[in-house]
Amino acid sequence: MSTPTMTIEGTVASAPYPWPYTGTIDLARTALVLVDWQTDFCGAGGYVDTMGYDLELVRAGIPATQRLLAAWRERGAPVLHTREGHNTDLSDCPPNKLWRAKRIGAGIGDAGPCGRILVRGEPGWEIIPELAPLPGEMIVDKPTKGAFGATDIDLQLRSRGVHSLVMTGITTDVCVHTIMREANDLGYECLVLSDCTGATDHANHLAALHMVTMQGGVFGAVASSEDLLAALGA
Ligand code: C5J
Repeated sequence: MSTPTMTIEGTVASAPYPWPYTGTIDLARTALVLVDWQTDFCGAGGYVDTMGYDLELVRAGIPATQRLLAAWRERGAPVLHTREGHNTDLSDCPPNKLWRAKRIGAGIGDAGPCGRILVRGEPGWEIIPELAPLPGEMIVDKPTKGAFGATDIDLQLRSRGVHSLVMTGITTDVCVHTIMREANDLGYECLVLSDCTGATDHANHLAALHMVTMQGGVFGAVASSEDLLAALGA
């Protein structure tokens, strides 16, 4: 079996520009980011389900993300998982976030079919088995939609020399977008994958992807996982 190439002189067929801007994909320095693939966001009885949204929309990206994750792991390229959740005493949950969630019947910290909603350590907070982290992969716990504000993620990525991020996860318009915007502002070269993401509203998913393509790639670029795998020769 041949060893997969880690440095590819070439780009992904992406919009609005061929990604990455350098013309070279350096997999050792490109992290695959798996945003909040938790039961609370895509499993029966979790937070999103309790709010009454369509789980099919948020689960749509699971198979493509599994394929991509396997390719990343095969190459030993960096993988980063994020989890949204709060301390058991909710001391890291702002009162307005608590109030809003309770108002639509999915109170953070309230008991549900998957344990206390969005609380660390509860079954609903766990990453789904299909995309569960392996030992050695980065995991960042965040009480926020973004991931750079209240965590050491930037330090973890820069310590490994990571300069580019491939974004998968849920939800496209909330946590994926917030993290991509933060990372872009910090100088990371970001690619979001249309078939490895999903939102609670399909129009919002499409709009979130479209936003990325404005202004010449205001937050980075958009591609499908097939186009990325083709660029990797996978
Ligand atoms: C939300 C997330 N939608 N992971 N969180 O509240 O996007």
